[in-house]
Amino acid sequence: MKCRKCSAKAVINMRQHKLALCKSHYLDWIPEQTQRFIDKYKMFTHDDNILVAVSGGKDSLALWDILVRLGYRTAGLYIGLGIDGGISYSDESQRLAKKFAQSCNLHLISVGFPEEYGSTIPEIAKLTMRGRGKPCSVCGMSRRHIMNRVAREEEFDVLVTGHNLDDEAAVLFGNTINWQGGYLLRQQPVLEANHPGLVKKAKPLCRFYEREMAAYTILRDIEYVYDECPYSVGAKSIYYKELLNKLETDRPGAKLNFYLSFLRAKKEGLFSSSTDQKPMELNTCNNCGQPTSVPGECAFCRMLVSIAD
Ligand code: Q46
Ligand code: ZN
Ligand code: ZN
Repeated sequence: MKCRKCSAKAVINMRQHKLALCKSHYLDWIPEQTQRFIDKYKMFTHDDNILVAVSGGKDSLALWDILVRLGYRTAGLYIGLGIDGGISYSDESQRLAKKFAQSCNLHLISVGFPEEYGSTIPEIAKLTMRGRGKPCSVCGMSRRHIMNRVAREEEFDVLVTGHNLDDEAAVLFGNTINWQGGYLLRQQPVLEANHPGLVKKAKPLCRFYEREMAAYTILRDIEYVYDECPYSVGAKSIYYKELLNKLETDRPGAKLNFYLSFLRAKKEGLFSSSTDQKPMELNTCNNCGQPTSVPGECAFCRMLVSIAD
């Protein structure tokens, strides 16, 4: 297969776009498209300070690399969760995030859960759930809290994450089959800072397939943590991704169409006449000043109190 732009050997064929590209044109195409999405969804400008949440995985490192190539002012945020895998999953993730930052001379802020809060995420989860279930809900809530806290404290204008189309389509699928109206309302490429203490959030890679990000990272020679978090085994999101991949195999572009049609339907007022699907009212946590859905203290502060008891 040949590159559509120069007839050199293509390294990737994107069936949904009917577009095959060589290495050089692909590595130009990805940042061009990212810039288009940043502008289209009004994510941020070159005047903004951008905090990139980096996990050491391919998507977040690719995102950081792309934003640097596009000339944005960025710093990275790595959150150490204290999760063990074959070799320690967290140690390896941190090593690769640090390696990338050093090789590009970028500033990486590291927050270690065990160092800052005295326990790893699995330990905290055990205490709060009395040993039942996976630590994922504690992990997700804690990461969101810390990302917002650091972005506020360090006065960043926007926090960006490396969610790709496969992630977004899987979340959308899960929320749709359960008709989770509140979550569907909030799922979008940009979340504005619509409450004091809340930082604007954006997902610049939300229209790229996971395989496109993997190809970009490999072609850019970026070393990333290949293993998934050990707790992701059996996750519903992975099952949804597999289902959507089957659909995509038969109907190239189905995943992208699913996500983009959802965004379009929302823009055209899918939820606007619904009286019981108003965006969630937020309160301010009495302890940390971060937004919380319930009055009083936020879930993160309540969790810290419960494990200290
Ligand atoms: S939530 Fe769960 Fe992930 Fe946290 S514990 Fe691992 S799998 S990292 S996206
Ligand atoms: Zn080419
Ligand atoms: Zn709080």
